[in-house]
Amino acid sequence: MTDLWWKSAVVYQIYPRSFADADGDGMGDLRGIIEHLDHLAGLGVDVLWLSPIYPSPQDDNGYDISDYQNIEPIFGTLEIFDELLAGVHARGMKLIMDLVVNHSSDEHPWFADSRSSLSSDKRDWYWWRSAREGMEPGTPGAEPTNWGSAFGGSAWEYDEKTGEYYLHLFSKKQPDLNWENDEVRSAVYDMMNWWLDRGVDGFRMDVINMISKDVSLPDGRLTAGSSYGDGSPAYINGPRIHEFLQEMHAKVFAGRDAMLTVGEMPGVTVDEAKLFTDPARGEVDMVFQFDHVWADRGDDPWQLVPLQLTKLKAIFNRWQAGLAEVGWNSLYWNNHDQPRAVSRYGDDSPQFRVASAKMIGTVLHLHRGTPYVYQGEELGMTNYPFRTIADFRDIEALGHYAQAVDREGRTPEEVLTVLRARGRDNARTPMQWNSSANAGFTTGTPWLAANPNYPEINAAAQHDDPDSVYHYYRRLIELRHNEPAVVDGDFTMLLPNDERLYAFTRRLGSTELLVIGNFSGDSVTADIDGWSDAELVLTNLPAPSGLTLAPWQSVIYRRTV
Ligand code: TEU
Repeated sequence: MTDLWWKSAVVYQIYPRSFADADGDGMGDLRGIIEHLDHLAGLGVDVLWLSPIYPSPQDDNGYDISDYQNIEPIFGTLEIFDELLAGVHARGMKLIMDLVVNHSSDEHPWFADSRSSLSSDKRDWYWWRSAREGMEPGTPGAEPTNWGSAFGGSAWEYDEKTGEYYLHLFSKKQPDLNWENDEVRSAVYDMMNWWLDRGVDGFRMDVINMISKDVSLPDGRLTAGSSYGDGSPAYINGPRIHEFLQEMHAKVFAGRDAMLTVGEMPGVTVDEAKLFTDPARGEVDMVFQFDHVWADRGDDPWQLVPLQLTKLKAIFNRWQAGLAEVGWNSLYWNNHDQPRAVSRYGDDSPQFRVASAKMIGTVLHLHRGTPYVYQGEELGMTNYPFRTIADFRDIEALGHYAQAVDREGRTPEEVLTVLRARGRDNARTPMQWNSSANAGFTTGTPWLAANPNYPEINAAAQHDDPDSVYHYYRRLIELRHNEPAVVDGDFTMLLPNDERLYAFTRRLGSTELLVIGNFSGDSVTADIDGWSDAELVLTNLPAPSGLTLAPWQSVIYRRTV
């Protein structure tokens, strides 16, 4: 055991809308989660993270919240939530909620009040600004800054009622809360305490490193070909971010035991992460950073760049080394914003899907940090074969398509190629439970179609198959629980220049583990000495001879040194 319990834990992310639908309306719900808790307990995960389940107009699938202290009726009620929480706790697991407080929904009563008049008590709870000096309000180019929003278009929306603009870094239905305002911060802390008092075990904090903004709101740099400036230097790790998180910690978490706080932080650097997660500073337990999932994109996030294993390894190595002494990181390939890991990092063809899904799981779970499993990853679920833009539901995909095709004149096929590879809906298709209609997700019409491969790839088939991806993930999780070197061992990257093999050691005291993953369809021999007598702890394919790995094979060896 280590002092910080979450170091040996594995987190499982549920995207409730797509997990399991118990009432047949085509949307997942809390009752559906309750019915499948044994799938999760059987996997051995320690913590469940629920993507937002609060009342919401669902503009960004719940990341736009209109009431922070209730449950979206599509998903259930507070009573059903309490039942879910009890079921989770009864199985020895914990449950953390998604905390989305960089922005609320525009339908939250706070925003309705804020927009109602210039003199509203809550006017200052959001970022209201007048038109650019000398420009006619509401005309093109009159926005207070040149910033673009994450989902396409300007980050400012003109509101005729009061003749001013409000800031929304995401959709215009997600106005940014003004954390400079003391009342906003108190209201958020009160709400967090209310959930913790109800029994939840912590929070995953959405874009939490964006809550502090440079109040001068400077224009951003314009890059060639883009219509908007990059405002991020003014709001990523802004001036008061550490102060705000320390205040939150003091007002919400201090004195509570066995909590977990994870800060989702796009653009966080290793040095910043060290500050955010140094236990002595009292901010958050771990960060959720993006460097490795941005390894295959260009300066323009929508540009596809082939994945180079050496680049990916260099990124992981930098994070492992940077947080070796102080700080803690999350480990993930997948979440609800990323395409499916086996399609992106492995080979999702029938020949190699199972092997490569297990291999990438092995490599990730054997790093230092807390692994996250995203629903369906434990089955090796794949990307969806999108045909046209009509197959997408995600506001990000639709917003990008509108901007790129309608406004920037790119061809639909070019944009669809990127969306097929990167679109968030890849991760949001229904969880594949069994081979009955709609993958057993719903008896109704699913809000997003199930992947047509569900007759082959589903949980029911894998529960009964000891060689399945599910049972392999179960063994990986068990290894973390039982082998202290996985949790606390030093990390040393090997073969940094190899484009096919991902190899490293973990060492704690006299125990040393060697982990190798073959990220290629070739058979490859690892040039590493000293392991001929080592014990093979886990492999995804028949045991290799020496260190010659079959296509997509992974091995974990253990030796005493
Ligand atoms: O995502 C944060 C974030 O940075 C996203 O813009 C992410 O980069 C993008 O989705 C990748 O394509 C969080 C949530 O995880 C996401 O689902 C929300 O849409 C977003 O915040 C706004 O709340």
